[in-house]
Amino acid sequence: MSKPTSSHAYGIGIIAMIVGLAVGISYYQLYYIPELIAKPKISEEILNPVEAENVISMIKGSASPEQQDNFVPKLVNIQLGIDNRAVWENIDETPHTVTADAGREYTDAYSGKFGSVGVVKPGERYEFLFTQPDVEINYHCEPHPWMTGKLIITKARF
Ligand SMILES: [Cu+2]
Repeated sequence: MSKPTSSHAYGIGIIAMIVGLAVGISYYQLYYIPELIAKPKISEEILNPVEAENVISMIKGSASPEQQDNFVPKLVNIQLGIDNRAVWENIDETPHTVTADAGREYTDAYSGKFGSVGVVKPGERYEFLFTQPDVEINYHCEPHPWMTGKLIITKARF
């Protein structure tokens, strides 16, 4: 004796499972993954801060450990929507980097990983748009570790 009913139900069960799996995978690929990859929505005020640039200079003589000033200003308080576009300009005669301290790497949800890729040559600049509050960054120059700076990013205090 065969068992047509149960094997039929079994077949339908398998098909239903395959269809369900296919729908699940399509949803994951079409909606879930793009949602993960998509950049977060950042307000226009933060994308276009009041101040065009918040300039930090790498001043002349920074390559010397005897010189006290290198990143000027050394401590920068950044307010989102006000001065959150930080620009490091190298006005020295030596290439420098803007590098997060070891173990303190920072990634902004909108701008990505913080830090210059390679060196910032004399006359060049490195720019980073901060979009998230409550962040503290300690950074330095890779070839000249005595060059250090700190950033504190907060919401605008109106
Ligand atoms: Cu340097």
